[in-house]
Amino acid sequence: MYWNPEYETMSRDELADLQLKRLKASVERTYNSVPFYQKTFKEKGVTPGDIRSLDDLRKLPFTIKYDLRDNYPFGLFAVPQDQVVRLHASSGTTGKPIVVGYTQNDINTWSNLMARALVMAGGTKNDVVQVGYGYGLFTGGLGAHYGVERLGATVVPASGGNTSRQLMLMQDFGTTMLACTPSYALYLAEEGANQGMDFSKIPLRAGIFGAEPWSERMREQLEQKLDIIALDIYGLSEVMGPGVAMECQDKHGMHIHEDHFIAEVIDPETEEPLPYGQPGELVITSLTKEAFPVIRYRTRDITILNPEPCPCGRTHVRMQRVTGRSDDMLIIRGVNVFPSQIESVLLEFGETEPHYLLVVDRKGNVDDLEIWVELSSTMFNDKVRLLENLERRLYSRINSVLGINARIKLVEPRTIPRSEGKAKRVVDRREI
Ligand code: DLL
Repeated sequence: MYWNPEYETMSRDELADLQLKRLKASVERTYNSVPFYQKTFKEKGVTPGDIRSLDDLRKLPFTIKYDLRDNYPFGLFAVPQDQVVRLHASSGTTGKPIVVGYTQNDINTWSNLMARALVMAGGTKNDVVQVGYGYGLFTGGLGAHYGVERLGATVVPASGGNTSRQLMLMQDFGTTMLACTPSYALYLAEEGANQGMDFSKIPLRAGIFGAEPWSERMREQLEQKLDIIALDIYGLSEVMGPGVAMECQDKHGMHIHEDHFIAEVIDPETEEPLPYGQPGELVITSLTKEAFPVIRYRTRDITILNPEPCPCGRTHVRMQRVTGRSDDMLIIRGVNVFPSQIESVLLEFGETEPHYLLVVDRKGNVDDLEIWVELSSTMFNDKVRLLENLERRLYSRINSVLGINARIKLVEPRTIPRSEGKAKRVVDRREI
């Protein structure tokens, strides 16, 4: 029932000793090999030698997404390229993605942590795990894939999409565990039901759902419609990918793998660390990563840490469901989208004004994005044919830059409300 019992159930004191030892080594190595960290440490007037206790972590500077963007693509790597065996990438705040790298040891650690996550959900060698997260630069597919192989279970690398085929594989291969986004799982459940599938008659028994926010209400629906136990998994590319934290079958928050990561929660405004139990922004420091270590990385995800002992016997702190973000990132059909990315596309087109509104909804369990774009007054008088053409061009540009399908709605000049303070760019009508 544990994958790494010695680490998953170690006493808090032993864990603190291990964390301090690993923290010192990681900070030292990161500082010595990445000029960016030498610069930020100097600005804060600290050196690796200042880390004498775990509390000293708070002396170190934060790292943010902009730092990753500014050092695009490989500037924050801590090993020479000949030791990097894999790259992944995810959306940045502008047109360029953020890039992360892994050594062979990093891939081994990640595979182990994903195997640990599968075991938390009751996984064994006998399972058939269908991975419905996208394969590619996104960390979801390959991250889960390697974990299933490490566990010794059978992986079905279905990747995302192609719903009828997913349902067919699930029935024919006897899938016992499903790993995909919770919204896609709900879509699969409803499509299956439409096709007359009875999920209580197939071996499927557990779901490992993450990469986007979801709710207890969605858990109830998924468990009932798919006849499974549905568990939450958290992670982000910058820190590794899926499997930074995983919910156990007690279903009260996700254990953060504290033998590999230190978690803090801070007030996003004052940047002060908050005590356990208070909501704030999750900040993560990696302890064992080689190619792409992170020091006090601000995830922007809002959560609460709970150190109470867990009935499952694991001693690692639990994070509650992510309830929101302290920036404006949206997750649309599993793709991270920043309004600023859409804004820069609109600015490439002279025919529109930089006034826009993103209207997000969930239709039949699938996210729907409509972009309202204000026409310039000269364009407004143009022929329908020209406007349709503009709509098409905007659609394909947004599709190629962001990798999402969005409906474009051109609106008359001066119809999008102007604001006197912060512009309101997003209307999110999703109820999850
Ligand atoms: O979404 C990694 C992942 C893949 C996690 C598969 C779980 C399963 P990114 O694309 O870099 O990486 O997006 C990371 O997604 O900062 C959160 O805002 C959000 N997110 C991830 N997991 C959850 C979750 C992957 N369980 C960003 N609940 C994070 C809520 C989540 N939000």
